[in-house]
Amino acid sequence: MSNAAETLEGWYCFNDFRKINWKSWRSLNEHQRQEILEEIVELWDEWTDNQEKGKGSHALFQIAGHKADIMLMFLRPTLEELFQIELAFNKTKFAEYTEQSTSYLSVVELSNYLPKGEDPYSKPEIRTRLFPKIPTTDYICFYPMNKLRSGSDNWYMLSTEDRNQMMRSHSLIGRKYAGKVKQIILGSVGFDNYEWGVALFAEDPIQFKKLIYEMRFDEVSARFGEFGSFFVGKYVSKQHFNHLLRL
Ligand code: 76R
Repeated sequence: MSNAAETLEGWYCFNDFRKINWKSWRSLNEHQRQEILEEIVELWDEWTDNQEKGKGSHALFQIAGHKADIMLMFLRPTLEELFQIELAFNKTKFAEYTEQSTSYLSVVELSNYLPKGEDPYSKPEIRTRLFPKIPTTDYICFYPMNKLRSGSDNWYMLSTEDRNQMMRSHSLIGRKYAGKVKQIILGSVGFDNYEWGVALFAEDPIQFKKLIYEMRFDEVSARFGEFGSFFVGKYVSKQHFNHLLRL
């Protein structure tokens, strides 16, 4: 038996993917559309209020392709708050013009492949990673992933030393992208269909490809990485949201 990796947990995370029903949205008149958007802006103001108090974070992204039109991303201290957010959104008039094409539930996670020390939760640099503000950089790349459990390639049967060594190599590649790519690692064992959600943020989307490609050659991704669907999106501010839905 190998020892379980120790993990630190931060805020809960909900990624809500929606398709917009453009046909029915178009069937409304300008005044009706405006009224519907005002209701969303009110909700958005509540989210902003919450974020300013340091009690969570949120962001909306325009998603490319058939998988979704938008993705809402929320971080909150409790799962209960995430349930309430989803419910409140579903009760808006705007929700009638959307369909939830997929979703992802997780919790911000740091795994302890890091040097041991005093209580990690008390360190400011750890706290900003467990309770992050979602970056407002232009682009996001979100995808879920597993670590393989198959025959001789079973991550969970490896010794702690082997896992430590591979994760060290992983983080060395990651650090080369410091300043270009920010990441939030989301643990989703027991919460969703994959073991992690990876959220990468960058001003230049080509950095996603470069980073992920480089990691594919690294042992931990090459041998053990198993990936779900990739979602690439563009950050949309509250002001820009109206623009996105204007006809
Ligand atoms: O050095 C540190 O402070 C943290 C080290 C680190 C850990 C523990 C780290 C660094 N990661 C860690 C854990 Mn990561 N990461 C991914 C992907 O596409 C792929 O091949 C994999 C998806 C990317 C792109 C990425 C980027 N990382 C993890 C875990 C949990 C593993 C576990 O617990 O078993 C996963 C699933 C995962 C996946 N990683 C970094 C990056 C980057 C850019 C860094 C450097 C971050 C920094 O220095 O700020």
